[in-house]
Amino acid sequence: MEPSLLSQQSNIIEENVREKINQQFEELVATLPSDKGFLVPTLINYKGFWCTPGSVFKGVLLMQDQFKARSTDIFLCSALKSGTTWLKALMFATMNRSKFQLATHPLLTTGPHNCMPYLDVHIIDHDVEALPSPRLLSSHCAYFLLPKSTRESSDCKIVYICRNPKDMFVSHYLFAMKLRPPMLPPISMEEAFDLFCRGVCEYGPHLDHVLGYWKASLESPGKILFLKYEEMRKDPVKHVKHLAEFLGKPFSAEEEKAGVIEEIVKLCSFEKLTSLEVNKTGKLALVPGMTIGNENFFRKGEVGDSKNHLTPEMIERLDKITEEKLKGTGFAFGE
Ligand code: PAP
Repeated sequence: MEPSLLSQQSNIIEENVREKINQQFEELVATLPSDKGFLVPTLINYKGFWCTPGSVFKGVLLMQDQFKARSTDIFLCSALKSGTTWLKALMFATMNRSKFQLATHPLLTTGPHNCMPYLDVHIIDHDVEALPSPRLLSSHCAYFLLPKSTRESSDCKIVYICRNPKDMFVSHYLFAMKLRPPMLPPISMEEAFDLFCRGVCEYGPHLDHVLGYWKASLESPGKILFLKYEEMRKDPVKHVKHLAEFLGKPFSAEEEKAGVIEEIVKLCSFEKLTSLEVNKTGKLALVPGMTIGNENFFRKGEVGDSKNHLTPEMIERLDKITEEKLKGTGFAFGE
């Protein structure tokens, strides 16, 4: 197994709390509305958002009950398949740039997901309290499902990345098809697309997820930085510079002159990360007994690839749903 920079397994959550959450979990799973998932057979709808009814949902409950934000916390939030892996690498490299040399950088031997806890599930078996400040944490949760202390702390920061729904859907579906257990009945792209158009997908409805963070970023621009995958692909250097300023770690004039931003962008590029052995053969341990090969987090990394997978009718349908939903919000996806 590759080196993981995540904290060690721990019993920090007391047994009585675990029991309380387990009981809440069992009761809710049995009563919440459900529908089909792409990756797992069933999703449940918790307060309007779709969730896998296993570790993720248990982790979300635990996170809301137990997680205490620190003023120095930095959250990377995103819907699925919206650029999380890339942004994890960029944020980790930016925040830790004075600690590491490029030639021996941890990202050369550690997958981006193993550099930043995925709080939604890692809260179950990792000691997030033991992480030194500033903590870098990630979550796929809808804004209003983030821990209250994270939302209410005026100091802790959130960086959100979104991606246009067509590319996000295709990336999500193809990812799910690689990882969907073979004993489950197959789910066609048409069926998955229909579910997606109805808002049913892991951590969906996707448009509500995006708009939740968009609205929160308008209300608290100093707390939430809202990024678009497509815009970042066009000019990553400009965005990493802005990201560092937002995180309170601006690049100095000397660093800029020395090309440090360009170096970080290169280190985290799709081409560089996919060339590394760790991202070909390494694994991410999600929960005990469940790992995902790092290679699954990389496919093409292109903007607009959905047109190679969706029919014109599918594109028209999703464009129409998106247009309707965004009307009057002032928000538009990147192209
Ligand atoms: P996750 O939700 O499982 O963490 P996430 O990283 O958000 O996935 O999204 C994966 C997408 O980002 C993939 O897109 P694709 O299927 O359209 O190709 C993946 O290829 C892309 N991606 C991963 N790393 C990078 C990178 N360094 N630069 C640009 N895109 C990337």
